[in-house]
Amino acid sequence: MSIFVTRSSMPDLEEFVEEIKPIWKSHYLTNMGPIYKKFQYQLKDYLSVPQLSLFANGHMALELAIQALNLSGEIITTPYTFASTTHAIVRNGITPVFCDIKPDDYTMDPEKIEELITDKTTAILPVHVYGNMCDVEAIDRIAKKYDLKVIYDAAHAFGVTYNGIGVGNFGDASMFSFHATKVFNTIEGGAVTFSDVSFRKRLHYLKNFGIVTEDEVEDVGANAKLDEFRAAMGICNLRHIKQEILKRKAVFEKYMEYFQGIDGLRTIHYRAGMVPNYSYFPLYIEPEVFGTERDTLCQKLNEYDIYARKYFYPATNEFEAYKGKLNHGNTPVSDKVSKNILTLPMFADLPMEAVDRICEIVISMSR
Ligand code: T4K
Repeated sequence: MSIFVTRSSMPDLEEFVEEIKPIWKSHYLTNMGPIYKKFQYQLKDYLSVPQLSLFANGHMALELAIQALNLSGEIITTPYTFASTTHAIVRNGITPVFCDIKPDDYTMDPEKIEELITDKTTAILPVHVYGNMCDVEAIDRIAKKYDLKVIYDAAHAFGVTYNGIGVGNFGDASMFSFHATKVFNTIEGGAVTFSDVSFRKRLHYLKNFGIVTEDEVEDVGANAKLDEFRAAMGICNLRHIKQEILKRKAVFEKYMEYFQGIDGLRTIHYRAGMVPNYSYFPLYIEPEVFGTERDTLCQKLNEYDIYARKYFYPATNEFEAYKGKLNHGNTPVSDKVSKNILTLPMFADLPMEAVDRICEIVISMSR
């Protein structure tokens, strides 16, 4: 059987059917209905955040959060991310300015931020990549010093805590993705968390065309509402999330047992004080030490019907779409990491025998 980088977690069919049954009575399918409201309430509680707004997907959540914060000019961000992060900035008519990442955890390097600030900079948009926490204290200090907003792309960081605080409490806003491939999914879906109550209304209108009342349209909004079926999926998956994360942890620990001490392989280092969600298992391959290049290793796994992924290659400042339009920036660490990283299969129901097989194949490729 093929093994992919991930496999969506799903509740029992009966559990989901039970959750969507009321829809056949109400005929209320979307537009912030009762299941949406129930889910939003439960999620706010689970993530321990003061405010939360649901969206049809993580990307629109981020795009509209940028709009809601009235950002303009330039935003300092990381190129070491999924297309969505950079696209969300560009689609708002704002220029992304690429900041390099740290070589040990691949999050934005705070020491490189200040030199990129200009009189056009309005915000910093870092990514808690692979669910690892950015240096939130340093980023906060810089933001305060230069009066900049901070939006975290927390697409990978569902349920992560840092010193007991939910990840969605840092910065002015954080975006979460509930895509099918994430630790927690609503099939497609996303959310923005924040603390400023005034932000709430704006986000609420923006996801529904900017409509305030039947007679009033205040904003140029989009359609980014989470429907009742996806909210029901969220309610079901939230019931099992603790167990799901524990199962991922067991997979993570098994990988670590195999790879620690293997020359030329580097595993992820979570920040001290955080409780991770084990969303991805990135393996950094130093070809000159390990003896095999990332692409060769990936190909070898494919031969065994195992499909690891090169998240994130190419880095977004290498995208064809941006050639000649955006400044690449000075990002040697991101350039290098994106060429040497492989994210191995990681999901709650990945059998331990499969992990054994993956590790044995990887190790067989060392010099
Ligand atoms: N910011 C960051 C940092 C992100 O990583 C993402 C999304 C976003 C923002 C935007 O959030 P969303 O708007 O997506 O909510 C996948 C996901 O589509 C994307 O959500 C995710 N990041 C990105 C890292 O990965 P692909 O194109 O690599 O997915 P795909 O279709 O190749 O799927 C990978 C594997 O997952 C498949 O081989 C099998 C498994 N799978 C896939 C699907 C679609 C399932 O088991 N079930 C499924 O339904 O982008």
